Order: sequence, then structure tokens, then C-alpha cells
Amino acid sequence: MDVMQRSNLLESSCLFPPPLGVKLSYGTAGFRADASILQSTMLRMGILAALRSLKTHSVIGLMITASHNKVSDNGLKIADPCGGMLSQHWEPFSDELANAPDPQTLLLLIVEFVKKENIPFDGAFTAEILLGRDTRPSGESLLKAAKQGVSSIVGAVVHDMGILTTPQLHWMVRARNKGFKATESDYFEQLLSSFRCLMDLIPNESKMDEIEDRLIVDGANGVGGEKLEIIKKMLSGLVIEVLNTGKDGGILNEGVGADFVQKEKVVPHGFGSNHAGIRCASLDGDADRLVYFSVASNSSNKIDLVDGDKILSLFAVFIKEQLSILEGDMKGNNNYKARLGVVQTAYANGASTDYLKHLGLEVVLTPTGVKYLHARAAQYDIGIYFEANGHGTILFSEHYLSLLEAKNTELSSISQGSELQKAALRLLAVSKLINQAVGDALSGLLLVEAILQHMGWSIHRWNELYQDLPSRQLKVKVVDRTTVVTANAETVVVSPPGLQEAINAEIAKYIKGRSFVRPSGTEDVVRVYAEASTQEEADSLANSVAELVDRFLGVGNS
Ligand code: G16
Repeated sequence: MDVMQRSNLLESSCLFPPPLGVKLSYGTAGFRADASILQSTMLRMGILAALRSLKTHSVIGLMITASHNKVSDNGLKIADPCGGMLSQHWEPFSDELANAPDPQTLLLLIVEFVKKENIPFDGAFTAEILLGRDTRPSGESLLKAAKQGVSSIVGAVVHDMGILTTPQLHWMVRARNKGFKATESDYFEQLLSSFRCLMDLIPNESKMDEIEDRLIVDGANGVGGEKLEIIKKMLSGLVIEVLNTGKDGGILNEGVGADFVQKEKVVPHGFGSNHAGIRCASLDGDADRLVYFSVASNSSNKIDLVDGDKILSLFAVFIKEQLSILEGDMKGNNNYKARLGVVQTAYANGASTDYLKHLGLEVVLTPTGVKYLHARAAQYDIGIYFEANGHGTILFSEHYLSLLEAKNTELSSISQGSELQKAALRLLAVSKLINQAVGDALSGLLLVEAILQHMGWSIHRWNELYQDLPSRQLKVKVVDRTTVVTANAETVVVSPPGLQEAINAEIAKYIKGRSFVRPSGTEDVVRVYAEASTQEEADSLANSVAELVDRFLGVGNS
């Protein structure tokens, strides 16, 4: 690293000093905090992204968003060359950079890391970063800091892609690194053409209820609603109405959005008894999460929630159906059996895990965070991962996709239009529709819609796949959430000592009781999850466990 490069870095970092007395941490999906303290983090992650680009000889993405958090927060997610989250191997470096107290320390850290990682500064490759942001008002100024950070690496190029959903940016990074076109219209085109393909392959006998031709979507007053407004105009075979688009003065994620709907299990703002019986969906603030719901027909504000676990189950049933058509016919040398696996977290409703196992599927648990689920799902030919909060996707291995392509080519000449070929074509279309980089509410929504039409299922029929065990989630404010340390995919607390034993004693009081606690990686709280055989018992178990957390760690205001 030459003198000019070093002085560039020093100059830039002097422009954005870090906030005093704050420890910033990479967290579950990148940095997240009150937007007012994030300028220095944006600059420093701009530098990190450019270094990552040099190291990997690939395009890297920086998305300025705080997703489901309140509108005054902001944050960023970093997209690695494959479009997934930043390699976990670089997370400690990102923490060190974000917390370096002054420009000299920052420079020293960078110089040491460049040496350790052998990052080339020989000018042979130009660092290239795609920048996106959600609709938060703070996004624009944070974007400037991020741009400054990227530009402090000599020669680095930054492309401002404008306001996007998080999954759009991840998709673009992946597409660019695979040598494909990667504009927003390319993204829309891929979604729409693969959706059309699935719709064209719907069996004639499938028929939806009359009432089901309409889908109403809660856009969380964020970017997802905006983008869906564009997509819906290009769709045929599906009527979408978007509420909470943010244009009518509604506030991002306030009483709206997938996080609110899934956690509170009540109707989002703008929805009411006039929507009873209609299929509804909710996106989160950056449109990487999707849940469905239907409004109860009585005038209460209750909903029937169809969460990420049920979306996963719907996808699993459909994929399994296509595989059994294909594999039922594959004989001799062609008899390749796809390795299909399902990945969930401890938040998965116990009834969903039982259902999936009952389908004969391999189910594994990882800690919360798509970075863990994605990595695990990538180990299968087809890996379906979903968090109960609606964040998930379906991954297809390159190996399996090439087998499918070959099968399709073979069938085109010997049995064009056969059920067998249709099954292969459906799986190929799913692999193009569903985002291969990260969970994507827009592509997930189109896939759900295509599958419901394929099955001829209403939302109520879908919801009946299994009956959720009653559950409750709570947040507890504590002095220092990092003192909670967990193990076994976050199902066991190992510190502070005695907390797990106390939780176990509470669980033992309930039939089908299950509960766990974990520190959030996106909000300054400890999360509590409980399920039991009735809603009253799930609430009571969650409350007792929240009190325990408060007693062991709290500030007395759970
Ligand atoms: C992010 C992650 C998700 C995670 C969620 C909540 O979602 O991408 O994997 O489930 O945070 O994490 P925590 O419980 O640690 O706060 P999003 O949609 O907010 O980016």
C-alpha cells in the first residue's frame, strides 16, 4: 500500500469521526443502530467493501438499510461475490474497523489486515461496489459517507443503484459476478418470465376459489411496496393491491410490515374486517421477509398468520411433488435422487418441524441469521431455508441444475410436453424465480402465488397443512445483552450461569412447553420465545421466562 493510498485513507477517515462511547457490532445481518451515529461506520464499511472486492476480484454490494427496525435506525448489509452475506471470516475485521477510535489506528488495522489477507494493491483489478439504499430519510447522507469510503481506495469504482430492496441488490451482485446483466429491469424480467413459465405449467384441473383472485399486500410503508407497484402492472393471472405504500403518510414499519404482523399477530394498519377472507401478505422494511395472513371474519383485529414455516412447508410440498414425478420415472443410470433438505431455526414452530419430518424431509436447525441458514442449505441439491419471521429462499446446487437442464434437453426430443418434462421445467423455473442470493419477499410472493394456483389451494387450505402450536415472542431490555451466551443453535443458555436451569424449571410446568432466550443481533434487547399447548400457557411461559431474564440481567422494565 503506497503513500498516496495511506494518505487517502487518513484524509477520508478524518471527515467522519466515530461516535464517542459507543461500541458498534456487526450483529445478525450487519451493523444497525440509530442513524445519527452511523456516518463513520458507513465510511469504514465502504473501505471494507472495496478491500473485499480487491481480495475476491469480484463486485461487492453495500445495502444501506435497517430492515424491520424503526425508521430512525439505519444500518448496512454487505453482499459477498455470490450475493450472500459477507463471509463470516471478515466479521471480526469489520467490528475492529467500525470501532477504531482514530484515523491512525484505523490505518494501522487496514495495513495489517491487507498484509494478513494478502490483498493485492497492484492495480491489476479495479475494486467495484454496487450501492443501494431503502427508503429511510437518513439513507441519502449515509450513502455519501459510504461512497467516500469506497473512493478512499485508489481507483475503486462505485455504482449508486438508487433505492432498492435488499434482495434486489444481492441479486445484482450475484448476477454481475456471474457475468449476467444486472439492472433492475433485468431483475424484474427474470421474476416475471419464470413466474409466467410456472403459471403456464399449471395443470388444467387446478382451480382457485372465486374469492381468491385477489391478493392484498401490506408494503410496510417501505421500498417493497414501491417495487411491487411496478411488478403488478406487468403481471397477468394475478391481481395485486398494495396498501401501506408509504405514499399516504404512513411510517415505515410502524404498526405495519412482516415483523409487526408475525410478532403481534394482529392486522396491520390499513387492513380491517372488509378484508376478511381475502389472501393478504406483508413485506418487511427492505422486502427480504414475507408472511401471509387472513383477517378474522369477526370484527376483532386478530389474524390467522401464515408464517415463514408455512411458506417453507408449501415450497417443500411442491418441490417434493415435482421430484417424485421426476424420480419416479428415472430408471437405470438416470436414477439420481436429489438431496432435498430443510433448514430452520429454534423459532420454527414445533408443529412445522414435526410436519416436515413427517413428509420424510431432513430438517436441520441453525442459529438465527440467514448467513447460517443459507450456508447450511447450500449443502443440499435443493436446500429450502426459512426463518419463522418470513426470511428464506430455496437454493439449487449448480450440479443439480445441470442435471435438470440435461434432463429437460433429453425430454425435449423424446417426450416433449410430458408430465416428466413439466416437472423438470417447473423446478428450473423455481430456481430462476426464487432469489439464489438471499431471502426475497417479492420473488417469494410470486412463487407462493404460483404454487397456490398450481395446487388450487386457498390460503385457508394452505394454513391447514398443520396447526401451529400457540407461541409468544417477547423482548426484554437488559443492561448488556451480550452477557447472554447460547449454544446448540441458540436453544440453551450457557451464560449467565443458572439461567438455563431456571428456564427449564418453568418449561417443566407446561404441556408441550418449549422456550429459549437469545440476544438480538439487530435490536438492543434479549428475545424470548415460548410455545405451549394453549395460547394462555404460551403467554404465561413467555412472561415467566422474560421475568427470569429480567431478574438475571435486566433493568426492571421487561
Ligand atoms: C435480520 C436477519 C434475520 C434475523 C432478523 C432478526 O433480518 O437477516 O436472519 O432473523 O434480523 O434477528 P435478531 O433476532 O438477531 O434481531 P432483517 O429482516 O431485520 O434484516
